[in-house]
Amino acid sequence: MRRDFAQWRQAVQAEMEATLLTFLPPASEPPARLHQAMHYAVLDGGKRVRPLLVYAAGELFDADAQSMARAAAAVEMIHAYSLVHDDMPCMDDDALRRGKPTVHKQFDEATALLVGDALQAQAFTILTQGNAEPARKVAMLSTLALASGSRGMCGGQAIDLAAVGQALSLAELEQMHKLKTGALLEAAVMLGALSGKTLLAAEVAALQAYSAAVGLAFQVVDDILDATADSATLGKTAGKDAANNKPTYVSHLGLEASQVLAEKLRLDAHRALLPFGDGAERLRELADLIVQRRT
Ligand code: GRG
Repeated sequence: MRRDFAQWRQAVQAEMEATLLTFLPPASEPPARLHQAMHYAVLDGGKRVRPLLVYAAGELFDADAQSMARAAAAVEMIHAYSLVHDDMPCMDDDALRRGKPTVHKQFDEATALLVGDALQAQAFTILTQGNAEPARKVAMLSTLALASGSRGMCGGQAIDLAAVGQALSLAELEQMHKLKTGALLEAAVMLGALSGKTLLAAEVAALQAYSAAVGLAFQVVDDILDATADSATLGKTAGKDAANNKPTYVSHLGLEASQVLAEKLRLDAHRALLPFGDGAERLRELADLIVQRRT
């Protein structure tokens, strides 16, 4: 019998926790302080949205379980590295992440820098291993590398850092988020799909349309939550966008119109999945979760 969404989500999150542990060097292995800090950054925290996207897309394309687990762990390690670096004093300078002190607070700045570097390297290492065909491994590696680099997440972060106190147009704001947040979410969907049967061009296009809607929705909701939720609920410092005079959807459109936009994007995501029929139910449920989340 098909598990309901809450049960499926819990099962994937639990499996991810175990998988991430197996793909991290043991915390006791020298240099132990670095390995302990990598465990601290990756384990026991976060919503695991990107692994859930990998699994949902993977299940749609009858993915190989091992390959899907590797892909999900790799994407989550890139995400964890980005959070560790984003929190450092040279970037967002934050003390709270996933309900606990940020890595540079708990350890030190040099360790936080190395944790991010090492997690990024480990993510790509994971994708080189396993039984997938070499061509598939290369496709996954290049998808994740493109999404992470200066034409993806790092590029978006650079635009974000330069934008503090600047008046970005709505189009510029959207472009920044497409890169900073959207690129890795799209990579999660594509890596899940690449863990399964060969994709048709039309299927790739549909998944890209879904990812674009979900990626933007994720960011619009992030802006709404930053303006409306408290730090204890979010597990990170709330209200930072306004405090730092950062352009956001809420500062551009106001709260109500941002909520309307998030709902429109949820429906766009559903529409993009129409060609897949019932098989895309998990991806639909994830679009709902991303828009309706409270943390
Ligand atoms: C440092 C190269 C580099 C990039 C940083 C991810 C990122 C780019 C910055 C994080 C700051 C931020 C608030 C980004 C917007 C949305 C986002 C990615 C939030 C965090 O992701 P969640 O909500 O976090 O999935 P959890 O902890 O649940 O995994």
